[in-house]
Formats: sequence, structure tokens, C-alpha cells
Amino acid sequence: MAPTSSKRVKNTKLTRHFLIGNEAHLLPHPGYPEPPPENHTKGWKVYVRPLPNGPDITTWLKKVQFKLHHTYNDASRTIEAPGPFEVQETGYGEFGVEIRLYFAPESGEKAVYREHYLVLAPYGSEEQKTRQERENLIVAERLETVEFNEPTVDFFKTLTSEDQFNWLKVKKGRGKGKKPDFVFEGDVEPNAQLPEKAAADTGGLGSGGAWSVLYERQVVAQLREAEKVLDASLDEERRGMEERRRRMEELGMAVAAK
Ligand code: SLL
Repeated sequence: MAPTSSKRVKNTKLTRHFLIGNEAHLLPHPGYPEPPPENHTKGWKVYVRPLPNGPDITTWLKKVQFKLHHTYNDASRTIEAPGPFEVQETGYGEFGVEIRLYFAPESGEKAVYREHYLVLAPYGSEEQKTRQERENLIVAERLETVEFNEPTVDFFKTLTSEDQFNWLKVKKGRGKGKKPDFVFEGDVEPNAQLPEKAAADTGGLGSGGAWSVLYERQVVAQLREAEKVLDASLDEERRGMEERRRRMEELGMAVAAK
């Protein structure tokens, strides 16, 4: 591997969205020990996951540490990439799971902390609770965001690479050289997040590439420019109106003075 560059890409912020949550079932439930451990009435799984159609999170997420309630043996559970970043357990009570996210080494970023409070009992409207009970499934998850400000050059490269979407694609035979081609099949498309840069983007507006963050920035810049022009002409219009009003007043006074 090439030596890691600590050079940073200026004026650039990359964000990644992902999910933190838990699912829970009343025991007994398939996939959990039977009989359940004494006093344990719930089976649950706490997790850090990519968005269903989003880029691969292992591009930036290399390790997740889940810290459970101290009543658990080995309360600290560490999951390395490629994951899945999840911990399955049984228990009786809810508590806050402490979650530490560790980033790719080339990012030079320190680990960040999140907390997820386990939800093991039905919640929401009566209708929602009834459904959760009927399905014996509770899901409590939320959208999370990490921001990488002025990422290192190497990290920027991995975070803008097309490969991040390969996990949504199907391997198709062999492409040019030795690499397999990855192609989208069915209705799975990476639509949850704009790619930083369109695959075939040669830069510039109207270059025919897909919508991307780069393209979006250019459009925003153009709109700002247009807004400035419009503001200037509005100002001019306002000055003109003021001038006309002043002259009419003068005329009116001239007429009244006669
Ligand atoms: C509560 N404050 O009382 C919480 C504590 C404890 C969670 C929740 C069993 C651990 C084990 C378990 O569910 N601990 O027996 O290994 O609701």
C-alpha cells in the first residue's frame, strides 16, 4: 500500500449517513437460545448499518465498539470490518448502549461516540403498538451522520470511489483486465445519497455526468451568481421608483404652489 498522505483536501466536507438502532422480540423467538437464560424475556440486536441503498460504510467505518450494561458478561463487544456491526443478546431491561465508531486509518480521524437507548417494549400509537405485538418485532432506529471536514487526500479518494456501491451490485462475468464488472440489477440503485462526483464526470456543467455533489455545488454557485444579478437589478429598480416618486412630489408641490 502507498504511504498514507496526511495532506488534506481544503474547503471540502464529506458526510456519510447511516443507521443506528435495535430490533427486539419477546422470547422465545427463532435465532435466540431456547429456553432463554433465566429472567431473560427479550431477545434483541443493536446495530450500526448502512442505508439500504447507500454506499458501503466499511469505506470509512473500520471498527465499532458496543458497550453494554455492566450486568452483561464481557460488556464491551468489538466488531471489526467488514461487520456486520451488530451485537445480539437476550435480557430483561432497557439501557443505553455506548457506541464508539472507529474510522479508516488513512482518515486520520479520532473515534466518535454515539449512544443508543435500547427499545424493547412496544411504543408509538395504539395502532403501532398492536402491530409490533402482533409481529413480535420492535424496531427503533435513527438516521445518523458523520462529517469529515477537509478529509485527507487518501480518504477523499476512497470516499469518492465508485467501488463503494459494488455491494449493491451483482458481479457480472469479467470486465476489462482481470476485474469483474459490477452491475446494478433489479430496482436497487444508490439513491440514498448523492455521489461526491459522478462516475463519468469530466467536470463542468453539462458534461453529461450523473447528478453529483460536485455538479450540485456548481449549480449552487451559478444560482448564487444569478441571485446577485437579480438583487442588483432590483436595487436599481427601487432607486428608479424612489427617483420617480421624488420627482412627482416636486411636480405636485409645483402645481400646488401655483
Ligand atoms: C433496568 N436499568 O432495570 C435497567 C437495567 C439491565 C440489563 C437493565 C441482563 C443481563 C444479564 C439484562 O438485561 N441487563 O443477565 O446478563 O431496566
